[in-house]
Amino acid sequence: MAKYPVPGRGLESQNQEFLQENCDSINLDIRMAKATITSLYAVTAKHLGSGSVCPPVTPGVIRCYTNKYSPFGHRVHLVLAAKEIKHEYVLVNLKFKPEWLFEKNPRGKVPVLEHNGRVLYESLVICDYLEEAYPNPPLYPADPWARARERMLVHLVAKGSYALHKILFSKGDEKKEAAAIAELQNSLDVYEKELEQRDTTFFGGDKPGMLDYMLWPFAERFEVGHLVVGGDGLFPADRFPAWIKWTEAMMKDPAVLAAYLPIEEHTKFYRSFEGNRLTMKSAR
Ligand SMILES: N[C@@H](CCC(=O)N[C@@H](CS)C(=O)NCC(=O)O)C(=O)O
Repeated sequence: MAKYPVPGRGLESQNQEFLQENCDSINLDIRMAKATITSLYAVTAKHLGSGSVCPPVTPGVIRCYTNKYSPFGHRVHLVLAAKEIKHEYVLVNLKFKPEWLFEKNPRGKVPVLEHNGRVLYESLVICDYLEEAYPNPPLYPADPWARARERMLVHLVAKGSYALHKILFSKGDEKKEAAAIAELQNSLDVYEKELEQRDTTFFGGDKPGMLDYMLWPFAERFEVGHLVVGGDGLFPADRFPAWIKWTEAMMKDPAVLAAYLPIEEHTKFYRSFEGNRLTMKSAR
């Protein structure tokens, strides 16, 4: 795959080219994507690491410190895109972290949101702030109980995420892989049931809402697990019909397209871990 982005070239047009070149096999509506693409790498095209200087803030513009491969940063990207909020990114190297990251988040993690000289960390907290500061379109139901339930359901995805890593790092140990597959599937049962009961295209109704966007970064990455396991071994159609339909519908959402990272990129990231023998039983 060609290096992306190419320094010195317009980032927005590169994002569009990247989507066109890499995502046509998944039936994307590129025209929809073009309408809302926000610059993925508006400030730094490379991940800033130890010894770097934090780029000066653009006054009045929301800034998100993130990492290209961060699912939690991806959440923020989705909400910024869904609400069409003007923003910029600073990409952060998480292996050799810049010293200034700890001034913004004492835990040294991303995402961090900077707005008018103030900082917030924790993806759901950031996204809830964006929801309150930019209420349109609303991403939560109006009813307080229903809102709380959405947040409760957001937290359950962590189990699936751990299970995905176990699948990817089981290094050919079939017993370990089978246990991890069961773990991931069990963690998704709750969402399958929710979708079935709601009987709507998205958790948020006829449009994605906060729960949809908080889950999506993990769903996008589950696709790597799906290819590693092969066939429909990870998502059997008779057990996850609603989840499968949901992922297909999400892939047409403009915010999802704007923040989309092709599976090759996710795979490259997982393969970068030492000792990981990641082989795909299925091709795309
Ligand atoms: N609960 C946090 C999790 C953030 C998180 O774990 N971020 C990862 C990247 S996906 C990170 O910064 N890892 C670096 C580290 O743990 O040192 C959130 O929702 O924002």
